[in-house]
Amino acid sequence: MIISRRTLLQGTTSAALVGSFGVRAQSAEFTYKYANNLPVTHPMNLRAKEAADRIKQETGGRVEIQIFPNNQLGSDTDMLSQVRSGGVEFFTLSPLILSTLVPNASISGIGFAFPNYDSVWKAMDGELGAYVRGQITKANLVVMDKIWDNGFRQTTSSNKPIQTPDDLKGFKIRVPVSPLWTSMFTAFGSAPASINFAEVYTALQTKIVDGQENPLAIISTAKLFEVQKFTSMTNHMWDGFWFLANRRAWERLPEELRPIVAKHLNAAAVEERADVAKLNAGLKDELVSKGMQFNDPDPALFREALRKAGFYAEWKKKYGDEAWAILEKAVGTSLA
Ligand code: X2X
Repeated sequence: MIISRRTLLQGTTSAALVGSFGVRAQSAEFTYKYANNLPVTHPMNLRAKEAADRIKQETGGRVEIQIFPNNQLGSDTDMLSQVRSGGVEFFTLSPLILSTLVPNASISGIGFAFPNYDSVWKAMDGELGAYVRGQITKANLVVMDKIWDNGFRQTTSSNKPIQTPDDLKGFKIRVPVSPLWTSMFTAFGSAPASINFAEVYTALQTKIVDGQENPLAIISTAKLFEVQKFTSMTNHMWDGFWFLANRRAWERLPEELRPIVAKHLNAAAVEERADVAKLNAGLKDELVSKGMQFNDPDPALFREALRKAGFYAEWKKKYGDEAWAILEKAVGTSLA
């Protein structure tokens, strides 16, 4: 009996995913790993897979990018070490978590800075993004020009909706590993716990924390609705993913191949932004059908609470006047 590899893989979902993510090419001259923290069904992985296919094709098979989604190679903290050492060649990371290495990288995540996506992309494809990429380059990592979207973050909870800043007082909330996140929820009077995304589902399930915050696309694809009851549309910050490369690995690529790789990764980022925006717009109904309850708090109240707590003044001082001026110019308003 002759069984093709394809037939063999059709049996289970996980096997099928191995078929499309992470198969090793025999012939590629450069086989590079791209690691990330998101489920395979998230647009970031879907678009990265398309980019990898296009890169392979346009380089005549010389460059093969294997994708390791879903924290297969470790937590964000682990993967950041790996991309620095060269253990993985590519990695996507939130600017806020990257700030553990590049302090001012988190500036794009300041609470309630961006009113909408238009202002986000103008800033991140413009002066603010260029400033941050300059900082990242100084830390000896390579970064692609286009940042990928994570989205505007919403707050979920297993025990109560968050409707006013008071509801955040004493709230046990998971935050990603980043001083800005801890500082923001401390300013609200919450009890934030720094936990890598790899551990979030379990932390919610076992009630180590009562809530977390993420865009709807993640609440859906990572199935957080299974362990959370309420989604409060706090829209408290925008978050993205910088596409990072290990510098030595990047420079090992012949000069004529680098622009091909960069072109397809950047194009995929732009396509992924559209996917996430579309997803987030339609996901409320789906999450309601899974049993989640939604509410729409007034963002002005939260922003005012942060201002009163001295949050903006503190971070202005940390980032410095130059960086803060670039942020304020980008968002068109005075924040501190
Ligand atoms: O860790 C998170 O919550 C996530 C997936 O949104 C980030 O990568 C920042």
